[in-house]
Amino acid sequence: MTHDPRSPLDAAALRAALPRWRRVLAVESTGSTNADVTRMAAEGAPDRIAVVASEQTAGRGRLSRSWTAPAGASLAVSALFRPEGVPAEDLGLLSLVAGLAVVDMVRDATGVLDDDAVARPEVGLKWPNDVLLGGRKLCGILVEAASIAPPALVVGIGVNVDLREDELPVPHATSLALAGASNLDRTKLAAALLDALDRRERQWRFDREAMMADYRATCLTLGTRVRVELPGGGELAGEAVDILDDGELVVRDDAGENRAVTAGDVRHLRAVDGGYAGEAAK
Ligand code: BT5
Repeated sequence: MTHDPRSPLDAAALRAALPRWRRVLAVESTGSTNADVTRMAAEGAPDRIAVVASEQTAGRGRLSRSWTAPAGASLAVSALFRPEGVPAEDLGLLSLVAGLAVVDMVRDATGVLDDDAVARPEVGLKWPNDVLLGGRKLCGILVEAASIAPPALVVGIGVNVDLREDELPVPHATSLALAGASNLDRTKLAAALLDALDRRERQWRFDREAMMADYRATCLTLGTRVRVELPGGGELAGEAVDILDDGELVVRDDAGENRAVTAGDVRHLRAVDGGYAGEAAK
């Protein structure tokens, strides 16, 4: 019998697949898994607990934007980390770590990149952590701090699994189904994602150099022409030439000057007829 991608999550199978996680709750619907885990953190929940949902009614994006997906067609995952001994200035890197974990999941558990896949779209990260599949947004990540000292960080990940073209909330989005994935079982995908997140979080704490090397190799922004909308207003255009060890993006502007960017919305610009035309992917 074929698996119905929109069938409920199997909470018992999910827990059984994740021995490194102290507690994994699977719910069909909630407001926001990030809000749930933030509340649990305030109540004293330990490192490595997670909430997985099939639907969010008040999913949050960055900067008060919203994250939306039809019921049963996506995964919303939030995880709590209490990374002891990591200095406050390094905590921002956890959002890059989460992006790497999603790319691991796409590569290892979805079949979209298998040799016999119908089309093998490119997968990678748009700085800092949007996961692009075939140039479109598959996943969004929102890391929020429940506490800075001691650190308690909520990593929220939304992955479009089974959305059809007419269900996409924005035209530059995509889903695993649209990219031809052979595995759309959200229980298995959530298990693969949390397993990858556990491994990448430890790589971040114990082998930062390897983590950053993997990030640079996975980041599609490097080497492309970009336009960055800066948080305080204003824009920066140029070529993305490097990512520093603290996660900052270095953009060589049109005057040839290197400028480091800590945060901002990046657009990848595509070469057209020798010039560059805007390509929206927020
Ligand atoms: C993000 O924000 O991309 C972070 C999204 C994080 C969602 C997860 S789900 C689990 C956890 N619980 C939560 O409440 N949130 C987290 P940002 O870069 O600001 O992008 C938001 C923009 O993406 C929106 O303004 C839309 O343009 C677009 N968008 C909304 N829903 C989308 C979807 N399903 N797929 C692709 N793009 C989407």
